[in-house]
Amino acid sequence: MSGLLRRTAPAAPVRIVHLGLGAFHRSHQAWYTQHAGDAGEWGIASFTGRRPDAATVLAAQDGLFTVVERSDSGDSFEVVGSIVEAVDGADVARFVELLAAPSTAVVTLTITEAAYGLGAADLSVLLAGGEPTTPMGRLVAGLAARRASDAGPLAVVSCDNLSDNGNVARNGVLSLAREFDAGLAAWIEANVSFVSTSVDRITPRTTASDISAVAAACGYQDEAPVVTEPFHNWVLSGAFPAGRPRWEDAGAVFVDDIEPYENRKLWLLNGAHSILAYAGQLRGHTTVSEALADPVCRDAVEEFWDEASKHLPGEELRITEYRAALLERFGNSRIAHHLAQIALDGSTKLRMRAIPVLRAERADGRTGRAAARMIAVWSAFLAVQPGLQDPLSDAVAQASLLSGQARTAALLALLDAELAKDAGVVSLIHELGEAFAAVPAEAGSGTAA
Ligand code: CS2
Repeated sequence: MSGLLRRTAPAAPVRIVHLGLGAFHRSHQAWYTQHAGDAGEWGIASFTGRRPDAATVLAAQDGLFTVVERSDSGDSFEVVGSIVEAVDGADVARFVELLAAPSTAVVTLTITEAAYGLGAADLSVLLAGGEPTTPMGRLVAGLAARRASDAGPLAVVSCDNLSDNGNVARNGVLSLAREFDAGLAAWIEANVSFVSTSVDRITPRTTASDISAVAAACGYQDEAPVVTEPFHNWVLSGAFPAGRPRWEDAGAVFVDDIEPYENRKLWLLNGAHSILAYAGQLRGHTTVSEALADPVCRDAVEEFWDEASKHLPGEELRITEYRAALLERFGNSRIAHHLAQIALDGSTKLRMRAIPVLRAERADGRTGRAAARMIAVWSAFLAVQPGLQDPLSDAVAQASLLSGQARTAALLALLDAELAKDAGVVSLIHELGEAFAAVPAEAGSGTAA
């Protein structure tokens, strides 16, 4: 084994600043930027979230890392160099400095669905002139500096799995900015474009064996490779007032109306993931591909897809092909995508993944059984793992003190207060949870060994 990853050619100048340096950012936005025709003009300065670790490891190899594309038939390896600066998120001074630079044109975000609503915690910090700790707080501080230096407009691009994520980002930024400085809020409204995107590339956390596999296959030591599926998708909608890389060269699609694409991804892919995460773990499975091989889990997914598809009109969505591709992607057993990772932050995820389908079904006079089952298996899973990470963990704990339908109603209220008042929905979810728990585990042919 010889060799370290080191940059031999000059790095591109920083024109993109990213918040949330994790595996998905590297396999997706960094990969797309590398494959843009004008990649040489677009470097990314990427900041970590809560911990500095990813930045420390990446900075030691000049920001370079290997993308391992793992399909059923084998691996392919590529060194990605678009991240030209990897920075500890706590280095707010550097973040603010880059946002104040006219050369910075785009800010991308992968801060998790839950983080968009947490900015208020930073209001007092901002007012006191301190260093914010939340992504929204840091973004507002950066935009204030940009306004002060008269560096011009820019685009903020949300890459989290939220419907209408551009607007969610806008609301998160503006609600904090309005409290902090009304003049800044007005400047943001006039100068910052919030782009909505639908992002897709299944990217589990990197493991120690991934690191050894890269060393063995490539002959250099990469402490931060990222393993991902060959599939990748990026749909974007919105303006880039200071320019952007030619991401379309790498397959990104720019549309006027993003909602149908967002719904397709959030419901069919992410919704199925959440069903598999809870139902699968309840039945003893560990990964997505194992859970999918269990007919009980697979049927729950297919039934949900049938329901959701009724609300995904339009030939261009190619639902039949999309579903077939998902079965193949989920079945890729060489990607060990852990259900435990997908199960986190359930209340935020299910609001996006189950509720819209449940509501749409009921509006059409049907029960929304398959969407209701997603909530039922979440609730059943919380009964066995009450301490599961969730932004509403206190309220989940409160609900767990109750039992029977009262508990179901309290949990449903965390997703949708109005639906929780509907006794019919509550009892449907409750019964589906009990029915699911009653299916013997041996019925699953793919049960984990
Ligand atoms: C998953 C997503 O963890 C989760 O909630 O559903 O991370 C999913 O793997 C990605 O959205 C795929 O693009």
